[in-house]
Amino acid sequence: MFIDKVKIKVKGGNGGNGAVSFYRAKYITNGGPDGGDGGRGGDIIFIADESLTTLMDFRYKRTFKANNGEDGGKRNCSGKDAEDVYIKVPVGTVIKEAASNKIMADLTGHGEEVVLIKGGKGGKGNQHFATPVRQAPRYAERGRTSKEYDIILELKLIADVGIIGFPNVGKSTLLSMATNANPKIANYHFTTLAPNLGVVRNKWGKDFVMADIPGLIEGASEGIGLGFEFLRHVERTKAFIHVVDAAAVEGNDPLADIEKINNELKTYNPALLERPQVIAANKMDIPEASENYERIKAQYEPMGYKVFPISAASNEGIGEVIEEISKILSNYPEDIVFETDYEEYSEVEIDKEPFTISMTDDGVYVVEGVGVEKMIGYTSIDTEKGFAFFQRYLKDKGIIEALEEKGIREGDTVLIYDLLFDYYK
Ligand SMILES: Nc1nc2c(ncn2[C@@H]2O[C@H](COP(=O)(O)OP(=O)(O)OP(=O)(O)O)[C@@H](O)[C@H]2O)c(=O)[nH]1
Ligand SMILES: [Mg+2]
Repeated sequence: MFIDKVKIKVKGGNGGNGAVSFYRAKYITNGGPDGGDGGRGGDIIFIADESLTTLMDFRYKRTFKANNGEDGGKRNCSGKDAEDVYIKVPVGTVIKEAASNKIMADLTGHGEEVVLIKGGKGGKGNQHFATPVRQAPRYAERGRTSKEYDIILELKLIADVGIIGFPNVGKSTLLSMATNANPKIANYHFTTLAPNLGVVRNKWGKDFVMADIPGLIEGASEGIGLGFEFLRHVERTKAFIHVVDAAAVEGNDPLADIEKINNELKTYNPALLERPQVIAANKMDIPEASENYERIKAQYEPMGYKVFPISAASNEGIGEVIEEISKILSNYPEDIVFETDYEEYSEVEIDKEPFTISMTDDGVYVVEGVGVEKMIGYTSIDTEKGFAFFQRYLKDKGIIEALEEKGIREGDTVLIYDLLFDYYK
């Protein structure tokens, strides 16, 4: 089954917490801090793999989570880093954030990788926070939180040329003659149910990849039939071969057919119509085709389209089409890659300096932490301005919030190192 669009959930691992611990041994009573650091949380990494051709595997597994880093331990023991999670996707997969629909990444080459979510950093253990004044810090950093996203994976095939046209006009026949591909060919509509790729061994220039885009009918761009789903695969193609049944085997007017298909392209994405397009008037082995071929030429050549008479089934005229396409492609050497328009998917910054709040027997709230300690040293709390600055610091660092969580009320006393004050909002 060909699946080219899925929605999944991905979550990076959080960092492990730093530990609070003190060296303990016989005969040593006041050992120094030896709390180890937390380990790093696992990344979520996408990697393009040419052995995959569809997003089918994601039908069964829709959530990918990296593990959290281990917490730090005693005796300077660092917590283990978590392993990264690698997710394989087919070459040509575009990753979008579901909520904003912004492109997070586009993986266009085999082996290409992107770290979509970074794991959270581990927190530092209390051994890092000892200062000459505070030799026994009772605080350690918490690990940083990683991120979680709902994302959409969309496969947009990597093909240089798209073969478009109504059902049953001979698209797959052309692909089978011009390339190594071996698609099913039959005299009914929607014989081809998923895009096929083939490589053209090009004697006029570089080899290139051609895709047979099935299912295009009138109204495809509004979601009629499967065609709409497949239009995403022509978004990277640099040129089109528009196959039309010049023999009008089914009684349609070939001129109207061309216009209808081009309208679908335009409705889906107007830029598609700007791309070079050659018309292959097919089934020229049938006598009725000649007249229509002349009509197509008369109508479309003045508009700048080149029209080639071919008989895909008997392999006639195909060389001329390939030669022309080869010329066109030599002007477009670069692959079409979608620009990433999403930047903020690195880890969350909650770089809160660690602190602790404890309470003395007589109900004084004691705040300790390496940041507040420094703050006290640097700020002249005696001045009104200095005190306001200090208050803002307490608020920004989440200390006020933490005090309130502990149940502080207006008028209660707070001790921060040598600073003793009453709490008022
Ligand atoms: N007479 C004649 N018949 C052709 C030619 N090319 C294709 N056909 C026939 O047209 C029918 C449809 O061909 P396909 O290649 O399957 O057409 P398609 O455009 O891929 O069709 P879908 O996959 O249904 O969209 C088959 O019976 C082919 O044998 C041709 O040049 N001349
Ligand atoms: Mg087909």
